[in-house]
Parts: sequence; structure tokens; C-alpha cells
Amino acid sequence: MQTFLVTGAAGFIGSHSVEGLLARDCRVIGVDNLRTGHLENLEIARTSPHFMWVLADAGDEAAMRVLFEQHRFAGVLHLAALVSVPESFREPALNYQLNLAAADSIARLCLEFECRRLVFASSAAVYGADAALPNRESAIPQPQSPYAAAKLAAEVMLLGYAASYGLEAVCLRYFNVYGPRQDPGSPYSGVLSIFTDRLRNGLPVTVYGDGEQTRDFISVRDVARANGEALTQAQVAAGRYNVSTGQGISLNEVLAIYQELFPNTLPINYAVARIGDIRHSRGDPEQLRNLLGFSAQTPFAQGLRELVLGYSEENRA
Ligand code: UD2
Repeated sequence: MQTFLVTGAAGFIGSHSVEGLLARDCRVIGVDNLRTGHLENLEIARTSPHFMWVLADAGDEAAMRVLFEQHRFAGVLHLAALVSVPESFREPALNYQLNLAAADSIARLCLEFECRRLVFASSAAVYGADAALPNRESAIPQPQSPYAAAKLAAEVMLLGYAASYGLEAVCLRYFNVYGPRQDPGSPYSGVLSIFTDRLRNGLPVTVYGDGEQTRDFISVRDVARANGEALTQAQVAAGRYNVSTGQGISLNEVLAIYQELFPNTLPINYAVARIGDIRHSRGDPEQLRNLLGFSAQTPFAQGLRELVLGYSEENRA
């Protein structure tokens, strides 16, 4: 049985990824500092004898070294991060520490302890607002936030180690991930977590702009599967890969689906567009398909319905 380290395990994507790995008969050591993660997210994982939970900061090299000494990791999924773009503007030093320095330190531990596979959580944010559509990995990245800059810099460090030492660094650029356990707590949380939370509570939703902006929404179940494939497939080429559906969906189209699910009340406020908001974002999924044979399987309407109807954990495929 192979053992994997997952950092950011108690987060939204982390907890789903841990469950996916356990379902593949892997052992998982899950690390989180609970800065933005929640232990409740690991309720299911913690019932597994093959899961071990560790409260630690992924950037704490001494604490991580102990884990690398104790286990022979077949791979590391590094998801721990400062996840809020606005927070990265307010706290650039912390952004550097959590989004770049921690990735570098994890990568060096992988090299030292001969763990060849490192899957890194990057972001579509690296493309910036003006990139040609669909976003292709070959585009010149134009980060427009400290967050995007650190994610891009971390990719570059890891791919440098890949070229220098043979690290199998798979940098996954997630597009707009949605699904159960996404925290709706901040105005900058994922739009679908906010809309779902508010509509469930009978509260009005606000659309910034005309609602014609589009996003490539991908279900967290698909993202967890992509992470699992990237960690466990025998052969990979180090590189940067979009994790996307290839489909753009407008907020107005999203609201039409909500309308079916909440037929009685759907008060929508339209407000001015957010400064710096991207108009259209859509990834080209081809490279990851070539690497892993991966393509997103959850149709958006189905994924949204499952999210809204409180998709129970027992129903999970
Ligand atoms: C996503 C990422 C962000 C960064 C960015 C890079 C998420 C949650 N955020 O931001 O981390 O990578 O891409 O481009 O994945 N909106 C509303 N009403 C609301 C909330 C949002 O209309 O109550 C709009 C918002 O103005 C935007 C769209 O919905 O046009 C999506 O917003 P978002 O915050 O979910 O994600 P995005 O793409 O701006």
C-alpha cells in the first residue's frame, strides 16, 4: 500500500482529495494548520484506519521533515496555501511564505527523501485578465495579484527542480472549483458557495456586473480525481496543466439553474462589476487529457443540483 502526504488536507479541495486517495486504497497522511481549513471536513477521512491526521504548518520544514523521516511517501499533494486573492494584497509577506516558500521547502524535502512525485496546486489566476481564450498552458502568464505571482513562481521553482534533479513536478492550474464544503464565509468566497448559501437561507444574491461574465466551473469531485491520477499514475511528464472543463458558463446561465431549484423566491440584485474582475475565463483541458487521460465528468447542471440539494456523502460515486 502506497503512502501519500497531503498538505492542506482539511481544506475544501484537500478533504475531497484525501477521500479520493483512501478510496484508491492508499494510505494518507493529512497535514493542515487549520488557518482556513476545518477539521469537520475530515470527518469521513478520519474514520479510515489508513488516514493519519497531523496538525502542522506545511511550511514548517522541521515538522515536515519528521513526517518524511517516518514515512516513505510515494508522492506529495501540496494544497496548503493562502487561498484568498484579496488577502494576498493585504499580506504579501504571508503570501510569499505560504504560497511560495512552503512549496519550495516541500519540494526540497521530496528531493532529500527521494519522493519523486510532487503535485502542486496552482491556479488559473496565473493567466491574468487579458489572456487569449481558451487559456492554454503555452500562454505567457500575466499574474495580477501577489497570489498569482507566488503560484507562478512556485511552478517555476518546482519545474526548475524537475529539470535539475528529475522531480516529477505536476503543477495543476485549477479553474473555478465548486462543490460541497466550499466555505461561503467571505465576500470573496467562490460565487457558487455564496449563492447556494444565501438562497438556502432565503436571502437575495448579488451579481456584480451584468451577469454575462463566464467561468469554467469544475466540480471538486473531478478536481480530486485529477489530483489522484496525477499522484498515482506511473508515468507523468513534469509540467503545468489546466484542470478545467473547457466550458464557459455565464452567471446568468447559472442563475437560470438556481431558478429551477428555488422556484418561489429568487431576488437578484445587480451591482457594479468588481474592480479587476475577469470577463471570461475558460481553460483548454487538452494537455491534462494527454497526460493522464483525464477529463471532467460532472456536467455543470448536475454538479450544481447536487450542491444545492445537499448532496449527501453516501451518494458519492
Ligand atoms: C477566481 C478565484 C480566485 C482567483 C481568480 C483569478 C475562486 C473562489 N476564486 O476568482 O482565487 O484565482 O479566479 O482569476 O475560485 N460574483 C458575483 N456575486 C458574488 C460573488 C461573485 O457576481 O456574490 C461574481 C464575481 O464578480 C465574478 C464571478 O462571480 O465575476 C466569479 O467570482 P469568484 O469570486 O467565484 O471567482 P473569480 O473567477 O473572480
